[in-house]
Amino acid sequence: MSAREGTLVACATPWGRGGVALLRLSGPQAQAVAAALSKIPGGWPPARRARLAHFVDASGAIDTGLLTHFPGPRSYTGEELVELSCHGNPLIVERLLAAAITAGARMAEPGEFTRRAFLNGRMDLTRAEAVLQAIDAQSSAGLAIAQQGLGGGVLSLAETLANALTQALAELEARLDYPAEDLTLQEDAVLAEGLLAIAAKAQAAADTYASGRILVEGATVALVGPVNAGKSSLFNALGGSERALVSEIPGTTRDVLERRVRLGPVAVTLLDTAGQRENPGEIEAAGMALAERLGASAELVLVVVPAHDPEQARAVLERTEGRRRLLVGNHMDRPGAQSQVDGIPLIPTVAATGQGVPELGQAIADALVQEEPGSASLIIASQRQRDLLLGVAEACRESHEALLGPLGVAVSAQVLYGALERLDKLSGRDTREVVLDALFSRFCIGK
Ligand SMILES: Nc1nc2c(ncn2[C@@H]2O[C@H](COP(=O)(O)OP(=O)(O)OP(=O)(O)O)[C@@H](O)[C@H]2O)c(=O)[nH]1
Ligand SMILES: [Mg+2]
Repeated sequence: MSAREGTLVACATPWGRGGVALLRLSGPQAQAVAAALSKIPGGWPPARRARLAHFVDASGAIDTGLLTHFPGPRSYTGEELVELSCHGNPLIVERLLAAAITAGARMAEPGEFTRRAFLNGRMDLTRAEAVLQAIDAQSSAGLAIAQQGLGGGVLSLAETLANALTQALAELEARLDYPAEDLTLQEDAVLAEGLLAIAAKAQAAADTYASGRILVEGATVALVGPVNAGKSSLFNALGGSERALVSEIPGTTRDVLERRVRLGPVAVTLLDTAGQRENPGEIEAAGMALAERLGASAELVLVVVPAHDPEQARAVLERTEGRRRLLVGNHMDRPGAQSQVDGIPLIPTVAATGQGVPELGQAIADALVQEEPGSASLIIASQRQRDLLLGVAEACRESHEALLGPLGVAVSAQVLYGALERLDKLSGRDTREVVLDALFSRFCIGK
């Protein structure tokens, strides 16, 4: 028996106290294991019907709950599956898990139930990834992306692309295998255009990843700028309540403060950091270094510029050049406030009164997310899918070049097969056979 086999057991609900906890058993022994630790007054229940059960181990009663049997292959994992629901107390769950292990189950590894669902053909890889996204989603827009994936959206994109590639390959193979035949072939130019169109479609889907990842996972946004620019005031205003100390004494913030805020469709982790200035004290310098370290991984930097004295922000502006950033002009109420720096417009705010803060929130969301579910046809949120789609786009462009250039049809076809393999990987399905089908369906086979 390989390490991947056997009967799995795991608690499917979060660890802690709650009304109910759910244990899952999956594998050939699931029914036997469940039967070993359950006394069911009504007898073993019919398929997919919950029935009252008393759970027991060698020392006696553990709890009373419900038992449901999902016989394979019509179960989540495609194999024998039993769900036990008990009261949500880790002490109960621990005893039930131990009893299941004594009866022959083993603890599941993370994702192992879904892995089995994939291996048993219950779902393709894109749906398996969508299951994870549905669990991880930090916003309702992230959930909508997961639902697209669960509904087969990514799979159907892969299929659409694979069909288009298959047709193109059929054209290329026909040129290679039957050059002398009197076939009605597309013009090379039309075929080449088609390849670019497939590339564009794959590229466009891959490009949605930047937004998709942030909608599902959330993003970190760091407030940086010179001392007294109003970073902590903005941190409080964007979060809707006071968390950070605000004072007119420069160098008030030393530690990095963190809070979760919702800006438009995005779950944002906002970081307030120590202000920057020349000749800081020892602790302040340590705070500036901490800000630098933690802010480095932020998806977006808000450079808070004192609008009445933008030159104070010079060093920070230089240091953040090239990063994804927004320039905020705070202290807009002060005399001499500038509306731009180096020709770049500042987002105007008066943090002390909240003026311009909702607009800033919107600007942050817009900078983080270019697409939202519903606006584009599909948004992907998996790096694996993104990388494969980029590979497909690249291969289509190469194939296009080969077809029109000196490399020729054979290379063009070979490169396209590579693209098709990537799409197979996307869904975890082999489509090679389909190419042959499409190819020969264009011929009169009796010939
Ligand atoms: N007039 C005016 N005062 C503001 C504005 N925003 C913040 N302040 C005041 O400016 C001072 C500094 O604000 P903070 O939010 O502490 O500034 P900071 O950037 O966090 O400063 P450090 O933590 O020292 O780096 C406080 O007295 C605030 O009340 C604004 O838009 N206009
Ligand atoms: Mg501060």
